[in-house]
Amino acid sequence: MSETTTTPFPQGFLWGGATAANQIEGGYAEGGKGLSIQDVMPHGIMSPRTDVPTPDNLKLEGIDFFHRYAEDIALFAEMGFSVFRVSIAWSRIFPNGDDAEPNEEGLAFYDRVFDECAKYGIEPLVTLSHYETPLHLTEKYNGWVSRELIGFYERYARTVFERYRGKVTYWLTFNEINSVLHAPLLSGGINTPKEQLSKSDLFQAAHHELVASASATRIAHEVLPGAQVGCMVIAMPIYPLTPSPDDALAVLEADHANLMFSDVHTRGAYPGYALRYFREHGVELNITEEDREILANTVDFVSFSYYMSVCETADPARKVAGEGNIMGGVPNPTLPASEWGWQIDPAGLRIVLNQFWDRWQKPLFIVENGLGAKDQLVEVDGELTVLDDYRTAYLNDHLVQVGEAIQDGVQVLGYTSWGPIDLVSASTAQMSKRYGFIYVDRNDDGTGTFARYRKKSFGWYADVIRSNGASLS
Ligand code: BGP
Repeated sequence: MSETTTTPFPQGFLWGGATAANQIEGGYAEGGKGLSIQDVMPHGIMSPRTDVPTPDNLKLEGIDFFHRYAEDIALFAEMGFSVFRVSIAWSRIFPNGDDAEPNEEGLAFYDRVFDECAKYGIEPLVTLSHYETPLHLTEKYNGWVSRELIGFYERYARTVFERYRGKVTYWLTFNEINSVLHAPLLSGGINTPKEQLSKSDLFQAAHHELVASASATRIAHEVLPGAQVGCMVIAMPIYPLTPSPDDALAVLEADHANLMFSDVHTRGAYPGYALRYFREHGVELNITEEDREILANTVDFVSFSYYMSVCETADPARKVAGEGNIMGGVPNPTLPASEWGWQIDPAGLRIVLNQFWDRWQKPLFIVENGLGAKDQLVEVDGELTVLDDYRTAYLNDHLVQVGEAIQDGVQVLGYTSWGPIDLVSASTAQMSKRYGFIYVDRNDDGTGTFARYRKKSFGWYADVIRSNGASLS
């Protein structure tokens, strides 16, 4: 498709990239910041946490965005970004999570970040909680298992809504909220090891997050006229491994576990299938009348990460666990995979966009998508760069499917690729799992200068944005 051809992407479609504070900022103990769970998770989500921060934790310095944010935002502007997804580190604003007063230095830092975005007309898309619960809330309250976290989160949300009035319109309440069922510490700040956690405690924690999310939505709508608040979930289409109806039913049940979170966010109440699951699995939940009223505050849009699809089967002999974004699933024999074993399925993005649109009729926002790959820095015409055609192929094929979904009638607000600049991986805590258009000189062993270099994909994405998707092929 040449740039003169028409594009399916509507005028005003938001193009950009997505990050999280704990994976980019560093400065873990600067500016009055308290510790978050990430500061004691040096080796990725499946490894045990440590008691105190250890020097092998790459997240303590991240990619030094805390000091280099202006340079990075200028590079995003050079690519033509109209949106930049960041998270606010809750522990920068309330160092312990349960403090009575916010930390002014932390608030001022994000003022500077948002002001820098405004200089270039970049809209911030802000996640309130992206896998970085203040550590004190984990240790004292067992994270979201405790109802008290709702109040702490409400105070935090109100504080940042009021502070950034006029600077931030788009908000996400919890990153990948449906991941709490799979990674309770990462997602719910829950200290009890997963194997020892009862189903009732797990779903009670999920319930508290859902109430907190709906409450934040209500506060945003009160405090910020015109605010757009979205939920954020892992989207992972699940295909039956075989045509057997038993496998199709297994898919239905697996889908329910994922979709429950966005069903509550969009419909304002628990769906029948969830109530049945609670009944039949001895899940005793404390849901108050006030909770029910709060849940009725539904979101303005649904956002999601999309990296891969999986299969499901009812046959225990064939139910093997493959690699994947936090939850994984049964591998699909027809699909290739990334170097980290995440299966690559561009058509799955069109499928999920259609399913979500048909189910909720709410605008959708793709807030994470991308390929984690090992990059090789090379010199071309005297400049250091990465020839990452594998990355642009992945992104191109997924964006073409977004265009198809738009032609299907799906309303899509925007697209932020994951990690527009290399950052520390969430699942493995590696630097070498790179997603960026911008290479960061930082290695798994902690060496490197933090210098930034434009990869080949940098120019490719700039063309996509300038042509509003017409340059995709
Ligand atoms: C999502 C998280 C992100 C991000 C991404 C890529 O689950 O929201 O924080 O890191 O996955 O995953 P990884 O970093 O493990 O490659």
